[in-house]
Amino acid sequence: MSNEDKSSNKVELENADRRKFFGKTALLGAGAVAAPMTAAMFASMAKANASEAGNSAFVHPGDLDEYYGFWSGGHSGEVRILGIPSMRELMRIPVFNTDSATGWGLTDESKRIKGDSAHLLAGDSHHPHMSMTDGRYNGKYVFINDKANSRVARIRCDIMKCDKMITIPNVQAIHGLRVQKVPHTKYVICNGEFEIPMNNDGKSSMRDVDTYRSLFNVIDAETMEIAFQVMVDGNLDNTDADYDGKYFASTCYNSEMGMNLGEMITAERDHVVVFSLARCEAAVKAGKFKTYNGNNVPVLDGRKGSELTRYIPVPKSPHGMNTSPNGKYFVANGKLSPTVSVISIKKLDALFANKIKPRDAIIAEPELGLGPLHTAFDNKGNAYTTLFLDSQIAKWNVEDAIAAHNGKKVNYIRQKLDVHYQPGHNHTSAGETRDADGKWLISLCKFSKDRFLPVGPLRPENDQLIDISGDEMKLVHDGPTYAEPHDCMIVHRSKMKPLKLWPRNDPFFAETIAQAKKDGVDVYTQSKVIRDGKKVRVYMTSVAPNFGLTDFTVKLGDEVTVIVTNLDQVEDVTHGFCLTNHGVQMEIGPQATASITFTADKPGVQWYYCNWFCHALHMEMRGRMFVEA
Ligand code: CUK
Ligand code: CUA
Repeated sequence: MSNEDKSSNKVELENADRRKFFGKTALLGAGAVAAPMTAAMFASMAKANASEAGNSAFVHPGDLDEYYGFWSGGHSGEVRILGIPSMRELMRIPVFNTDSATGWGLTDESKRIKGDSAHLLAGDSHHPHMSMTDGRYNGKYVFINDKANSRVARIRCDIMKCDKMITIPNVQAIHGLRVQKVPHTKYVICNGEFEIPMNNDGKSSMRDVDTYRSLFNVIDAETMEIAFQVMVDGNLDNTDADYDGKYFASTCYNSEMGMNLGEMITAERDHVVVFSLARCEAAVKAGKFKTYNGNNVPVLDGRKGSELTRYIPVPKSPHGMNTSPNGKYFVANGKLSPTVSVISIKKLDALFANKIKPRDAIIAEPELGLGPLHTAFDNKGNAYTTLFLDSQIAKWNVEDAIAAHNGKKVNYIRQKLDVHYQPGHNHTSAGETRDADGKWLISLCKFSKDRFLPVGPLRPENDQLIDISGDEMKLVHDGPTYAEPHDCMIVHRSKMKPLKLWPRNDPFFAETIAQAKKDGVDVYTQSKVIRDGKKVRVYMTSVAPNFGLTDFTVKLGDEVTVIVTNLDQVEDVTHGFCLTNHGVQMEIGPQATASITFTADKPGVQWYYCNWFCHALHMEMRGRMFVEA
């Protein structure tokens, strides 16, 4: 028996065991199970196989995962990091939400980063995607959209914190988001989903649907400012980029411009919009744009007939848009059609030169099952499409689908695997890059139903890990998740270089340190109270288990800013600053400076304490704020 055979055997036993437990009849690979296994037998077998298997999902205590997975937290507004294949949750990165552990949304630093939307406490994150160089992850940034408040944020992967956030003007609901893959991520691309009047000032044309538009948005990845927007016909849903640095493509599900469900699904065909990057950049340079709503963001006209875009009709309300890692195809997922549409990227030059018709760019339209939403790829020419209504993943071969489209009698479907239940996105290891390695597939299921202990009316989602290294997909892990991962991306750990300590004077808190310098305070050596009218700035160092100040004094009604610098040089020694009864708390990582501002509106003694367990004398790490009435 080869290692791979043993691994497969283990997985089949695990599947069979679980299905039996839940009394399911649909037994995949039942022939492999001779007799019921006891838990102890299974555990010892799983362990033995895990140590020998080539692609085992079992990560022993103390062992490290091979991949980082970045998960969107959906309407929790955050981003999460999971280890793959263990599926252990390693970290949460608050982005559009507010977080009392780290003080995200409460600290001065996070409010500055959130900028014009600092007052918003909620968000809906969907699509986390990492910056790339030559079509490969470069470990630098992860970008994420906020559908709820039309924002895009960036996470710095050295510190794993959000360091930039912008609100996109002229649009509502930023949905699909990806990055330019080649030659590098100069641009982040994202779709404005909900169509609105171009000048949305409430004065005119609010009810005249003909004036509604949806925009494609191109953001400079370094400055996080909008480079330009492109007006389209219909609305936009998901998007992706090619591997040549030439084209972006977006799905449109409401070409009708309907304002209610019935109106939105009347047309048999909607479309994919393809954008020519070179033509768009040239148009911006030539000044061929307009501006709206009193801002100066260039808006290009990419509606039907424009030289900037091409519209490729595809069946009914397409959803996901995925580029194959060999750079040959854009795949639009049919949603209301049981098909996906394969667009030849090579043919787009001819399409833009008007040498072929839009539908000529479609070179396959395989029928896969009900409700295809998103497609992922391995490195062997196979694609994996989620079937929302069928609760399955369809594995199909792209070249065979093309052959079938050309009239050849071939079966392009390789396998259908039950998932639990109703999958949305799926994602393969490095599958949106040239490094696609065909090892793991995540199915992000919208319902978990009977898969976990019941926890009240609200249930977790279920992110399932599937081994795709062999000929057959094997389900190996159920991963309950909190509302609601839409998408994830999987990057090999060799690409990542997270820091262990904060760099002194890091840009994340540079403004805070600049203020300290103006106040004549060296945050790395001094603890000091500076009064500036009704404003009081309290600088203190922290070294476990001491704050630099065991007390400080302010007057009732003062606006107090507490600035704490963690001087500990020891990895993993984070301190906190929490002021009782004031809603004030924050994280201060080793060598970091963090600040938080509040009003001293309660007289008398107010204790503050360290709320990250940092030392045997952590409980004693506290001090008093005296508030004089
Ligand atoms: S969307 Cu949620 S399942 Cu926002 Cu990418 Cu498709
Ligand atoms: Cu410092 Cu607990």
